Amino acid sequence: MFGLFQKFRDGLAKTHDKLIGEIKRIVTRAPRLDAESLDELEAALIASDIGVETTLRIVEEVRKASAETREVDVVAIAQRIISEALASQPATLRVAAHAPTVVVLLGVNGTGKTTSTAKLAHLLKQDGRSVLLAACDTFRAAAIEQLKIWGERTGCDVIAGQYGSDSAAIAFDALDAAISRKCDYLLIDTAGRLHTKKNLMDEMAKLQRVLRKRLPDAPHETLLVLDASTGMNGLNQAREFHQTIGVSGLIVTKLDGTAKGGIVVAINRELKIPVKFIGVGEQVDDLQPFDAKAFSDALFS
Ligand SMILES: Nc1nc2c(ncn2[C@@H]2O[C@H](COP(=O)(O)OP(=O)(O)O)[C@@H](O)[C@H]2O)c(=O)[nH]1
Ligand SMILES: [Mg+2]
Repeated sequence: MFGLFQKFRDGLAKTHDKLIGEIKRIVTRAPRLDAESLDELEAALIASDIGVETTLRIVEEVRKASAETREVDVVAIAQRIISEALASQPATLRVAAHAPTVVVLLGVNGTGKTTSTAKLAHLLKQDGRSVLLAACDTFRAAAIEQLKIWGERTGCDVIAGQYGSDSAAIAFDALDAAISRKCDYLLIDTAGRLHTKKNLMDEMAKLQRVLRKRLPDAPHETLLVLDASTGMNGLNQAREFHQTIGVSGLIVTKLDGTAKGGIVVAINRELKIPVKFIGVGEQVDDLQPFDAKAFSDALFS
């Protein structure tokens, strides 16, 4: 358990260092927070991408506290508000009433869909579940091979077709196979880049329709994979995907490489989509179930 938290913390180190560094700088200079310091605090929080709503709440609480006491614990206030903001949404993976649980991973190119599919398979396998993978990125060169390599490493079979073939048809076949093999989970990796954005949205919508023909309550999870380092751009992507196809949860990747980890808070608050997993590295065990308390502790402790 300690090891898990350590990884969580290491993955968020950049965001933590920047945020804490800024707060310390402001508080050390003027322990009695004046209007100017509060403005600076607001700017520092905005820069960490936690979003306007949460930033304003923190600044307001700090303002109130500093009217009452001389030395305000800004970090503790920020930690509490962020933890509360994140805890309002369930982070666990939804499970189908009857197996298989079907999970679609989608998102734009390069965000970490294929890697996250493999990491999620690894997590589920460690939990003793049987997992089948579907290689539905038939668009990008080497995408199928990439997933097959991950399939071998994680001990999961991969259902694949030809490049350029209809991804929805592969998803349908894979679902068929998952049902007949009585797999616990079917994880579907999809393409990020198509000729146009509309094309991508249409393809995702078709994939969902086709799955529902075979299993009416599928997919049980539609997880949008977002690269944390894209910051507010990621928020816009999430909004667009959510409006067009509906997203049940998020996987936020590459938190290890960015100081923009606050984006997790902004997306969660503004779109009300729960973050279910975070990616904190390139290895197969670098996917962590999201935990609001551990996340805010890692940011501020
Ligand atoms: N540092 C880091 N790299 C990641 C993470 N997730 C994915 N990557 C890397 O991002 C690159 C793109 O990943 P890929 O899964 O192929 O993206 P896709 O195009 O969405 O399928 C690869 O080099 C991955 O190793 C993460 O959490 N941390
Ligand atoms: Mg991919």
